[in-house]
Amino acid sequence: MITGVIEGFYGRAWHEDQRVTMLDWIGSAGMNTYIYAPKDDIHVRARWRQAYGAEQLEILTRLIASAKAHNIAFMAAIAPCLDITYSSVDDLNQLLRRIDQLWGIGARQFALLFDDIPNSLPEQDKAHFTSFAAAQSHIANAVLDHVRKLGGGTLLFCPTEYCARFANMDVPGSEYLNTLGQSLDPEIGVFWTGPEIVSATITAASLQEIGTVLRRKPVIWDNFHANDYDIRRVFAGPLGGRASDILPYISGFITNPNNELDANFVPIHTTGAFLAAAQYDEDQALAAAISDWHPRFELAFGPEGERLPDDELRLLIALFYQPFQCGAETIEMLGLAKALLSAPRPAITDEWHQGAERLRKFKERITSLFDHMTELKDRELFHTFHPYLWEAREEVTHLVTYLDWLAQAPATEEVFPSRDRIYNFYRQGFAVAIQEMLPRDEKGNYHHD
Ligand code: GDL
Repeated sequence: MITGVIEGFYGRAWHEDQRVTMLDWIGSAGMNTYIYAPKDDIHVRARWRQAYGAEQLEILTRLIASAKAHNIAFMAAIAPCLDITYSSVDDLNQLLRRIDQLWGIGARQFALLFDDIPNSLPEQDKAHFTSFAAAQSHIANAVLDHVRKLGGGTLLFCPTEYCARFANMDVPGSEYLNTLGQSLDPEIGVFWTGPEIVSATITAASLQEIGTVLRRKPVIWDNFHANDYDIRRVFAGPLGGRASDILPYISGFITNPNNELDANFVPIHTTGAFLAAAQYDEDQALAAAISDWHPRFELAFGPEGERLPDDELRLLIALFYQPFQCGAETIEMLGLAKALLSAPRPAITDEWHQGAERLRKFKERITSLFDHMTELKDRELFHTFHPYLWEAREEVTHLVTYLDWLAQAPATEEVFPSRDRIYNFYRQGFAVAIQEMLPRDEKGNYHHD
C-alpha cells in the first residue's frame, strides 16, 4: 500500500531542509512515500509546459537523493489541468518531455493531477472525445505507457471529481467517475478525499462504493490536517474520524498536511500509527506522538535540557487540534465560557464566579504557554505557532476581562470600556468586515430575512 505525505497545498512550499525533515518523519512513522506537488511550484501546474531550469533540477535531484537515503519512494506530480488541450499531440509530448526530464534525475513514480478545475471538456476537445473523463483517461493512459517504456510503472491520478460532494453526493450516479473507472488503465491509482474536500469522517461503506465505481480501490488523499484554506487555523492534533475498518477498501493513504512543516509532527506520527494499527486508538496514538515530539521543545535559557512543561505541550495541541474539533480541554473551556456569557444577570451566582475563576486559570496557562514558547531553542517551531498562540492569548484575555466587567454588574446601558486593549481596530479589516456582514448562524449556515 502507498502511504505517506503529499506536499500538495496552496501557499508557500516547504524548503529543502524541511522536506528532509518530512522524509525523516514519514520513515519514522512507518510510511513509504513522499509526493512532490506544491501548487507553489509554478512548473507543477500553471507553467507545466515549461521545463525545469538547472537550479530547480538540482534542488529536485538532491531531494530525490534524500528520499532514496531515507528509503522513501519519491513521486513527482504534474498538473496540466488549467489549460491542457486533451486532443493536442503537442501538449501530450510536452507532458512526456516533463516525465523524461524528471526520469533523467531519478524520479520513478509519477502523479497526474486534475484537481480544482471546472468539470467540463474544453471546446477544442469536443470533436475528439465523448466526455471529459475519456479525455483525461486518454492522457493518463498515454503517460503510463510512456513511463512503462522507460522502465517504470507507478502512476497516480487525481480526478476532477475527487470527493462525493463534487459528484453531487451521488457517486454511483456520476457519469464522470464511471467513465474513469472503465477507461483508465487498471494499474493507475485514483485519489479520493472522501465525502468532502476536507472530510470529517470517511466510512468503509463510502470507500466500497467509490471502489466499485472506479473499479479499483481508491488512494485516500487526506486533507484532514490541511490548513491552506483558512489562515487562522492550524491542526497539530492526531488523525481522527477514520477507523481501521477502511483499510481493506483502499490501496493507499496519503496525507496533505499543514503548510507549516513544524505543525505536522503529530499529524504524520498518528497517520502512521493509524495505518499500522489493527485497531486505531486516537488517544493512544496522540500520547505516543507527544512523547516523541516533546524533546523538540527545549528551552533556550533554563538549565540544560529543560523543556516546555508536558501539560503546556498538551495545551498547545488542545488549542490547535483538528478541523472539526478542539481538544478536550478547549471544548470544556469554550462550553464554560458560553454558559457564563448566557447566564441570567445581574443575579450572578457563586457557581458563576467559580466558572470565571477557572477561565482565568485557563487564560494564565495559555499566557504561560505563550511565554515559554517565545523561549524555545528551535525558532522555527516557535514561529510556526506564534501567530496562532498570539490570537488565542488575545482572545482569552479579552474574554476574561469582559467576564470581570460583567461580574461588577454593569447597568444595562453601560458599554464595556476598552481602555486596556486595542479593540477599536483589532479584529477588523476587509475579510472580517465581510464575515460580520453575512448572516451566518452557529452551524455555519447562511440565512436571509
Ligand atoms: C484542494 C486541493 C489541495 C488543497 C486542499 C485543501 C485536493 C485534491 N486539491 O482542493 O491542493 O490543499 O483542497 O485546501 O485536495
